[in-house]
Amino acid sequence: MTTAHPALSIDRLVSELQTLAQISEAAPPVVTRVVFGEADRRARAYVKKLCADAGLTVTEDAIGNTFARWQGSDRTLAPVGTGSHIDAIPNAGLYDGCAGVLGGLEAIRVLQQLGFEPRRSIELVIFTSEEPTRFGIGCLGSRMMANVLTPSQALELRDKDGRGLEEWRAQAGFKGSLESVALPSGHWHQFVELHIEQGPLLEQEGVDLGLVTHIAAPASQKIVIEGEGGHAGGRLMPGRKDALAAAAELILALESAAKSTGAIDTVATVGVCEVFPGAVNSIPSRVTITTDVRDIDGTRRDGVLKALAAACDAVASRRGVEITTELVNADPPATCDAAILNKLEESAKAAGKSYKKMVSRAYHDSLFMARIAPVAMLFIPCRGGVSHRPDEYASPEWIGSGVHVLARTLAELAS
Ligand code: HGY
Ligand code: MN
Ligand code: MN
Repeated sequence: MTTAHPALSIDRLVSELQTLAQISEAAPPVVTRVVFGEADRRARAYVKKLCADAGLTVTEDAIGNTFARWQGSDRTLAPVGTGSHIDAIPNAGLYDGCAGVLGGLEAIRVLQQLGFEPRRSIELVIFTSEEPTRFGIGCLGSRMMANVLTPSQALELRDKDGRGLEEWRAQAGFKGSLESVALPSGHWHQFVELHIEQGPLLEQEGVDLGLVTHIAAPASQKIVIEGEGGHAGGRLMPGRKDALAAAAELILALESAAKSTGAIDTVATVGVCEVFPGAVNSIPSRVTITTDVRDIDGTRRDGVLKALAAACDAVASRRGVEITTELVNADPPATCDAAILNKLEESAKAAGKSYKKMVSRAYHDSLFMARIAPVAMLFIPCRGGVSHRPDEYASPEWIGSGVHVLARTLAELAS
């Protein structure tokens, strides 16, 4: 039994993480759990049962954001929130998001075992669709909770087969008006999210915990390049309008724009590239790419978007292709709350854990909770900085340190 704190049962938590990981659309060790799918529904049921077993009151909103509340003595006070997501992109690992949900539950169980009685309720949240899998936009649940994505905008979302949110949420058993998802500002007194770092710094520097000061600003676009198809052999090179060759120029232009801001915090990639008709001996006539550009400085990030727009114009005229861009999202970065960071720092010191202040290059639901409440994030190391892969790994010691400090901090905030 490895315990970071006598009341903390890390072995139970690790086993719960491993059980949750088995609930996947893919064979272990691969975790794939796309929102509203059958595996997502079973995973939600599993975690909700663990919350109910811990005596928490579990409710869900109209799109499946799930709230497990430990009722505080003063019902007039806004709760303290913690939590993350359990949906997973294809070919993912078992800690991204889940360490914050099950780790948040374990933090609550530790406090219960120690006889702590919260004055403010403590509410564990499972956010719906943090990953941009089903509808191409990340943080669907937290965006709607923060009213950053309105009900009418949400109704326009479509998956690759043209199915919309209404159909998917109804199939998953969620009902109620979409208007009821938005939370009023002040719904949370404060919000703290535990998450794996998804980068290499903490492990490299041998530091137990990361206290996140800023959460990077993500922007994504869908770009369609329309060229001219034709026979790969019969069509000579002069005058070709090869949509994939044009896309390749844009992908390299995006990479070079991100590298040339002079800041290490600017990152960009093209994660999806769909080629039509997709036959080896047919010149690509239409290509759809999606870009992902981030920076903790919104202006610098928007500079990369501008450079890409200029590249689109240049490639379109030089190659005679048509390029259309659709902005999926361009969110401002979030600054974490100093008061919560102080509590995290005090808790880390009291727990004898080393820590460092750092930025989050991944986005998280806290990016949108920051629109309606003071937030902070607590990172634990992940091996080799690997994430969004089946070999993603956080040791029981790392997880235990995170849960221990989260528990202390939640107790402070809820007192
Ligand atoms: O893409 C992200 O930053 C997050 O893991 N969804
Ligand atoms: Mn992720
Ligand atoms: Mn995540």
